[in-house]
Amino acid sequence: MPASFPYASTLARRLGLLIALLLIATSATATPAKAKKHQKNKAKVNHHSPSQRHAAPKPAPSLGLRPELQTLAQTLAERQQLPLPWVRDLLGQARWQASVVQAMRPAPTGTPKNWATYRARFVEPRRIQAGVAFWRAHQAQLQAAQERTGVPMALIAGVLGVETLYGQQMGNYRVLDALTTLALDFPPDHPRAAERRALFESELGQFLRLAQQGVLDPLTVRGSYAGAMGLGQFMPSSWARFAVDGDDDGRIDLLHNAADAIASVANYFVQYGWQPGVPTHFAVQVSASPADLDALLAPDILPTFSAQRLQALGVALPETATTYPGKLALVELQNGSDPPTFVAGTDNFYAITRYNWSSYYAMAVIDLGNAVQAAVQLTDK
Ligand SMILES: [Ca+2]
Repeated sequence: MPASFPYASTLARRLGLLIALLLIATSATATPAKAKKHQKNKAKVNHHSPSQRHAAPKPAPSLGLRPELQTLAQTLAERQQLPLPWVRDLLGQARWQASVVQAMRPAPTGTPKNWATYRARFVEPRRIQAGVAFWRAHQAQLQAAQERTGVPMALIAGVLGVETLYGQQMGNYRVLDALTTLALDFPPDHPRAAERRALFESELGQFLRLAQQGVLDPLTVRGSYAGAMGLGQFMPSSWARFAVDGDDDGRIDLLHNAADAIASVANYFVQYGWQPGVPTHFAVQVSASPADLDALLAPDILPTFSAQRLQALGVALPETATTYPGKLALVELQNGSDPPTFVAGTDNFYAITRYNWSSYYAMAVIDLGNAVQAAVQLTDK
């Protein structure tokens, strides 16, 4: 858990106010803190909590005095058709989080990607073991989701493992604080700052709407620095669009209810075009010319090429893939200074990247889920 929030004492509250005033005075010229490697993966948020990064955590300042907050409250109340005084009151209780802003800064350029290292972070004994325990505890719900949607149990288990270590690391930031901070102060030096700030403003609106519907308690819900919540780390907009009631108890609770989380992850993939029975990818060997390789990698993860076309351009497919009827994407996973790993991704691979826009993420989810399933089957024998 992170540093306790500054409600504990009047002294802390006064300190917060003081810092808020100081911040208002200096915000125009504030310089970023020391460059810290951008955490691309949501699951790592938990290693990033203020309590771990600073020896003596300072109370987060209140945002209540910022004039922009009033404008923001008005915008969101109108857009989501919420009572303005209620929105104002809630946003007034948000606390500014420096580490949330910091975490959004772009990664330093030139950092080589390394699939082997990335994979090893997630496909490792502790996470597999936690996955086996989760699988055993929720096998019926995983099975039911697979039967209803065609999304494999292993894939759902892989997502929940990579996202939150099966609910053990769901994030330490109050979602209200994270989203309000980013809606006001998304780092302006980010290449897509305006677009991203607008996105977090929209997510904050959706979060308030969920709160108003009584789905969650806006003052206590915690999540990642980006405002992702629960076992599957759903953003508020995803909660609103894709969350389903997995155990038919009339409520959707992605924070505490594994059945709801499992069914909602499966539904997410269904909504992004999951095709039952279709594999996610094929391992391939590439001996394409540099020019052909450029052409093959240009569409990135979007399935574009037929199996025949890939073969013609120097991509060796396994036997099972040569008759694959759909389109494929050639996906390159870099391994630092070692040769890259290549896979041919299907539409289902693409669907996984809608959960988190990264082929590294998609492969880690697939590999972890398969490792968990294999471990379950091994111990079943
Ligand atoms: Ca439920």
